[in-house]
Amino acid sequence: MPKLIVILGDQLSPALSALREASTDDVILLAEVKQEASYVKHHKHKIILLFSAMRHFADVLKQQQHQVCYVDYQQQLSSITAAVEYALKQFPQLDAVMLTECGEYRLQQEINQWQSALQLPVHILEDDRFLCSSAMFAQWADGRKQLRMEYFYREMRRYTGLLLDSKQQPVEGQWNFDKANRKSPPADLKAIAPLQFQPDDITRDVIKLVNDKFADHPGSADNFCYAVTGKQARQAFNHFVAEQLAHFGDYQDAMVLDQPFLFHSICSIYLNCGLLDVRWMCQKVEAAYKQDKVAINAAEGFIRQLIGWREYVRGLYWLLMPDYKTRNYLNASRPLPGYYWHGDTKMRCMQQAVSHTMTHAYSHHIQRLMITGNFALLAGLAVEDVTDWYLAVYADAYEWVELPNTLGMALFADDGVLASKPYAASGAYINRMSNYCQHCHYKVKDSTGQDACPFNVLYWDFLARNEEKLGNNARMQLAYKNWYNKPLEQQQALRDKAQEYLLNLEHL
Ligand code: DLZ
Ligand code: SF4
Repeated sequence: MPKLIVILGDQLSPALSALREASTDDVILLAEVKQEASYVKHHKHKIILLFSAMRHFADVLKQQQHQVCYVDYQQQLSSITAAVEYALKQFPQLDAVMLTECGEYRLQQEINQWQSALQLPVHILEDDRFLCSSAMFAQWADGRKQLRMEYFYREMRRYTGLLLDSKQQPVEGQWNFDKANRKSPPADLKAIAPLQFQPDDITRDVIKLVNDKFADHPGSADNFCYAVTGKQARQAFNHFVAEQLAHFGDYQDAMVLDQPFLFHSICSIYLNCGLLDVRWMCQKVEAAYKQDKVAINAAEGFIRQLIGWREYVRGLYWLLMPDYKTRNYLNASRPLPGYYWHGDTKMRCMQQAVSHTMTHAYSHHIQRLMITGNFALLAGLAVEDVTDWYLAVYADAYEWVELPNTLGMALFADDGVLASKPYAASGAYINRMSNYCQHCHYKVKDSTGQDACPFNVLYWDFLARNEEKLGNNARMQLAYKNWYNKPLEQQQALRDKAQEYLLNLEHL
């Protein structure tokens, strides 16, 4: 029974479950289509990355003697469904469709209609590139009052055996070295950049296409330098392990002016579209630790992101969709200010986070959580606008990973499913973790004066505004105590200043 095997743009893995079933009389479909390229206005780099990586991946499949049906964007097919119909017409001998389950609820719903619409058997296989299946996560979650990442993560350490000693206990006696990942950056801290790749002919063609068809999408196409093949992505990761990882441990949360990458691997960009394999990455990092090349806080800190956070947010997403996407616990509704798109703001921290994002389709996790995310939380920006923004502008963003991270972790819109308290922070946090405040128009030590740091002002107003919903949260007690301890006149001055800033949000 020859079949059509559909590979989506974020499934570019040679070991993909659907590809493991491929035989030479099957046809493999990859399709550049309008719906996937524009369901949000993806950053130009993200489209270049995926189209170029899809084209390179198709070439490798052809070299391996597979029959490939590649739909390029110029063919103007509207959706993956339209591309499947097109391929079945081109190859009438095919009498079944097979694919690996999709990463986004939206598209998976569409795929679920194929069997009845096409009148053909459609086989959907598990995506075992992830370590924890949806069923395994549901089993873990079943009956738990709270779904905390830390406990899930410990299970995953036991399940994978990573960084365990001979007695199945965590090496160096501790599961989590998070506290050793938060060093403030010294004044002379120099970044070690991730590996960059010059565009080849395929990528250059895609850059032309993107400049032509996606001119109104954010970002510029001209400085694209990401890996677009598995081989390049592995080179980039090996470079990270050899050169950057040792420093990444200490400075995971640090931010330095004009250093967009610091010691970050940026390999989520490659991992999330399938160019890297999570098991291989973890083994490399564990090996570097065992060979004494990196300390435990670096190795554990990195592995935690992959087998802890990443698997955990995916599990939550599939457990809680579609309801999860509608959550807005704090009734946040203010429109997104224009500087989320152009970065033109007097707030240096926001200017840095947004300009890195627009230039590279990347900013690191603390910029995403504690700058752009924190600001959106404090200012009460509309959840849907914020989540769409994150989905659009980051090259590693697919809804399974973006939505829990934004709606749950950054915006607390899920009422604490993901985080036990909002990640709300004033300018003091940003000042501790970066050198941005020294280069800012606003005064980080001021909360009510003319140029008071907006993060300070909005932080207190956020607490006051949401007292009913957050005042009883056990982990917010200290924050509220500090608020209640302020004299009434000071509380009023803060709230007045916040009103002024909120009314003038567009011009901060
Ligand atoms: C993000 C994206 C983009 C920009 N374009 C395509 C495309 O043209 N064809 C495709 O198969 N996939 C694309 N993707 C990735 C999909 O949106 C992704 O596979 C789903 O959202 C599921 O995670
Ligand atoms: Fe950001 Fe405030 Fe620091 Fe300026 S002073 S960089 S607005 S935290």
